[in-house]
Amino acid sequence: MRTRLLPLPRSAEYQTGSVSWASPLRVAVTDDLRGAVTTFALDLKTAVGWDVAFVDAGTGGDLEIALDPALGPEEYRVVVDDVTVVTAGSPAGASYALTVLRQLGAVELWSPTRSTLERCEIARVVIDDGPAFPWRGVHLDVVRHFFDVASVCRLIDLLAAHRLNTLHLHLNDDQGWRVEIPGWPRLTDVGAWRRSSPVGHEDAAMDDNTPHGGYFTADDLVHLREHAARRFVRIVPEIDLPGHAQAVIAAYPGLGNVEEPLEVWTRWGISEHVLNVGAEALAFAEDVIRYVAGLFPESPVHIGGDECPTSEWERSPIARHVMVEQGFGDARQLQGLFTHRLSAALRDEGHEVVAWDEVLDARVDPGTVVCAWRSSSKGVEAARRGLDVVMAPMQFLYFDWLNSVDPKEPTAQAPVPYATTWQKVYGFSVVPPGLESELHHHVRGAQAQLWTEYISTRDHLDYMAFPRVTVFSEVVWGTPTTLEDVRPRLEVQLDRLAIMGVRFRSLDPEA
Ligand code: TNX
Repeated sequence: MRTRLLPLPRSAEYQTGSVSWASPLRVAVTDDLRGAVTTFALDLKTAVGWDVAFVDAGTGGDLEIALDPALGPEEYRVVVDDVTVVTAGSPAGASYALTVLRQLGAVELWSPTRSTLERCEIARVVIDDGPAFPWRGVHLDVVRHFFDVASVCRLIDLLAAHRLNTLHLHLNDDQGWRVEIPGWPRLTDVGAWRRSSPVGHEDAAMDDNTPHGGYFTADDLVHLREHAARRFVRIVPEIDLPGHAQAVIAAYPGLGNVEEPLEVWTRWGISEHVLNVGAEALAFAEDVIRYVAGLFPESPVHIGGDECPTSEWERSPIARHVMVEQGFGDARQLQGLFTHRLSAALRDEGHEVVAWDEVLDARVDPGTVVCAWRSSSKGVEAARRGLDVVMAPMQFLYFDWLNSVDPKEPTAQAPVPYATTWQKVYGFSVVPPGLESELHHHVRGAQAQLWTEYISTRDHLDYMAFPRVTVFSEVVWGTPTTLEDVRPRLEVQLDRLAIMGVRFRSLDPEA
């Protein structure tokens, strides 16, 4: 029975026997948890056609669900019995408990189309659970290849199935701008479309000469936010500036540093073309970040800040002038002007600020959450500077890297010998090695990155995401065990993903 749960709960004590559930499932729930139970009821209806009948507590229903203020915000307790009792610290905790109950039941409970299931047996068990880390995320790049609202909603559902709670959406880059912004129509009229994309690996220098693009309207983003909220997933939007800005400059050349017209970039990599450091460019960045943040009032907001080449600034008279004015000795310090300006604007609106670890190379405001991607040691550096950190090191958590060194693997970002097998992901330590124990509290959690230069379809996104996201979910929940222990549980979870239509990468036979 233990093989049914992934991520593994903190504690699960199995009793003998099981209880039997059938339609209509009789559920007693307090008003504050009705939302979580409604989502569960809709899932059950979709999966196996069962009804949920709301009943009063103490009338012998199948399931009673209530809040327990003594539990932490994401904690819950499940006692499977003749009347199964769920208590939770919040609606999110209750939703995790319902997810776990679905895992205890038959895999058909996960079907997206009506499967037939008369009844199902749920093992008698007492589960006490809660995550070790509050930030359990997946990042999706919708720029290098655009993924539409339906695809993103589906990914959100898959995160929720793994008790992951954060989707970081990368919304702009050199190769495209993916969100409509009032007052800046050319961002989407021009910036959302590129003429061509690389074929095969970037290094092969081949072009497909096929236009690609797309963008989200405000309504789309609100729809995503609301869909995610129903599954207790929080969306963290990212606007990545002042680097990765070629699409912006293609739309509004005055925000760049060069005279010649630029197009939305058709190659992968890091464009040299970055925003200039004049007043208009800083005001633009602030305007955009305020607007996007406003669509996600409850969320932290990511201001990017990665990979910003300074070559154009070194040649720019405006940049030189600003450097003198600010007393900067190094052009890299100019990036701090953006970081500071955007951070102040976001904090003003009550948002927490998140940025890639390059912001450590210039002025960074206290309270900024750092996404450590270049290596785990960047997480150590951030924590030692008193900053909270989300671990995202590419060596373990860039799922655009190969699934294995097998020459039959499809083209991926990093070539052989780099590969990130699910086994390697399972061995990832969220707390970075070498971090002093009194600084561990700075580690908010971790997230897996799905950069999409080499991922252009939903099926391929599935292949790169799963099963790595599945084992990652257990690592970041805080309950990893051994490869021998997780494998049978992983196989059951892959049966569920298969029912859900996920085109995951199959496990290699055991060595
Ligand atoms: C680095 S991570 C990038 C992305 C690329 C990715 C490819 C980061 C903050 N920047 O622009 O897509 O590598 O793996």
